Amino acid sequence: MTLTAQEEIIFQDEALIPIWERVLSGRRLGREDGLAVLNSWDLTAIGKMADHVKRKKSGDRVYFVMNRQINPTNLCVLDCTFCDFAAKPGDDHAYEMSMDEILEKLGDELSEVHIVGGLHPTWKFEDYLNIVKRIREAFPSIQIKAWTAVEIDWFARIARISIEEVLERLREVGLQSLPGGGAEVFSERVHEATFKHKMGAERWFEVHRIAHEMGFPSNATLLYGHIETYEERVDHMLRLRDAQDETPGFMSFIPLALQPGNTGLAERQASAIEDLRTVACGRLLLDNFDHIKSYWVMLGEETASVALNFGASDLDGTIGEEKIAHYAQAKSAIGLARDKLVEMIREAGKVPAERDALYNVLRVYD
Ligand code: V47
Repeated sequence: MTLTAQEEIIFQDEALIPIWERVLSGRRLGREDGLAVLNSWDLTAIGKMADHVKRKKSGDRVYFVMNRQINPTNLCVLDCTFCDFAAKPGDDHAYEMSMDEILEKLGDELSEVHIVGGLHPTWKFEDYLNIVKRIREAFPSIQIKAWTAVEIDWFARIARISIEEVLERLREVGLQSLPGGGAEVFSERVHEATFKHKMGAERWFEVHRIAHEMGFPSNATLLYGHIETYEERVDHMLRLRDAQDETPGFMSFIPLALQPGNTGLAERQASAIEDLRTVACGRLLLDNFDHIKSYWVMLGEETASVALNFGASDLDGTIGEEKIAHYAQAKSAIGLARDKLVEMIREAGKVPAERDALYNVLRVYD
């Protein structure tokens, strides 16, 4: 194969060469390719390959959104090992936000509100519905991305209705898309060891499939950097790729680096090298996902910025107050200003594009 100057990469790790050949000829990568990327120390080559694929999808642009994350309560009936955020009634850090507190956090400058919380032991489905309804009434221009598949499944159980009915009722009050949380790692071994009381992979996929069929776009996450193996990471990505082939609707893939906090699952957070390989692996394997998100809250601002040259095309957003990672002692800032996100993207040599929750472009900073 004759390569143009643009396509030439000097490989230190020869195991990557067949992957590059497959990328250039437009062939789909497989499990072994994903593993070769995660096992490789040839970061320069990995970055160039992933950036090439990213450029084919979104050119020089990197997206961000003016958003706010709302975590209405951390009271949760579950006991997932990786979660320092959840609380039981009576715990010092347990909280419930009032509707006024929720609405105070929002403003018309925002394009997206991302809502996710705990499975509250006594709240009814109507309480969760009401949060969406009141936000929609107070801020009609903010798009609402709310409740993970885990919460949607919980609503169906407490209200004794189907997933379809839950989503229809949420749509009536203003829901527009679903976040990608709750996927964790699809491996049954990891499920059993770290979140066995929470829904497993089958149900997570079922909720997203139904949501996509009903016209709700969604995201998909992977929680890595704990007890999962590289094989389990790659298999997770491949299952997402299959699901996207069958029922398209995923907008972005978001690798979430575990914040070890007091979880006891890892001594320290995954290294920057590990983060970059995982982002790049996602970009290379998930050929049917438009975006890979570099979630600065968990990666830290520096690594998140570097990841923009390793296949990531989205920084998420301004966020405001984030609790899930920060209860687990994340070192990242509490929120970032629009100017800071623009600067991070420009510093990575990319063109900032402000978007809404559904990836409609609102402004390009070129
Ligand atoms: O599902 C919990 C994870 C997720 C920890 O869709 C932890 O745009 C790291 O899903 N360390 C919630 N992660 C966050 C989430 C998300 C974030 C950003 C954007 C989007 C989107 C979705 O956070 C949970 C769980 O996988 N999580 N505890 C922890 N200690």
